[in-house]
Amino acid sequence: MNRNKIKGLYCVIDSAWVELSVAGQWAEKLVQAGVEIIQLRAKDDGSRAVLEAACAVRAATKGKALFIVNDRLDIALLSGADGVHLGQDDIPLSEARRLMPSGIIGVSTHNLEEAREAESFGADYISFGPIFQTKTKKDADIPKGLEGLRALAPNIGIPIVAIGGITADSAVPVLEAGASSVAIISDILLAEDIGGRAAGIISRIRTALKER
Ligand code: 3NM
Repeated sequence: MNRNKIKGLYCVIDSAWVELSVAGQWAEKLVQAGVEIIQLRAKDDGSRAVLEAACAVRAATKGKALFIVNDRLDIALLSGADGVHLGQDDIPLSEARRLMPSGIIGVSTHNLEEAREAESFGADYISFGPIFQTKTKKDADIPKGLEGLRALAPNIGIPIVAIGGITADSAVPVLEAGASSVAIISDILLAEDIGGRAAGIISRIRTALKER
């Protein structure tokens, strides 16, 4: 199973910050920087453009990094992605599993109840957030803080991907609070050198893990 690959930096290419037409090039830069999990998130774009971008990201990540598509099971299947990430209002996990029996399915959660439910329905990982204030998701919940993550983590047996306002400086403390992985959008995508930013975060995470 691919579950144990959900660790370290999880980078989300979000069309709120990046033109879909360059998503493939950005994925290449991130892969070169050592990113091993890449998600494509495109909330407000036409399906054709999202599919093209997904195929470009798949080409850039094939054999090098996991590729997960946000929300769109159809796009995940058509682009040959490794998995799909589902929100609470998306297609239910049990239905998605029928079409993606062996792919990775992640579910967005914001409290213990949602997290336990996703685990019991067979999610491969959950996301949990927002940990901090975020400028990327307009309708984000109230921030859970490191305390919220610390309280949740012992109750969940699948990888937790923490999300929301995480930066190069907070990535390691978030992992230390119980997350397997940190999902980062704006702190990487808005950097002048996205590859350099991602590589710096990966190196800080590796150093911290070695010191444990
Ligand atoms: N989901 P940034 S917070 C996509 O709480 C998303 O489920 C969240 O972006 C949740 O790294 C979030 O720029 C946005 O803060 C994360």
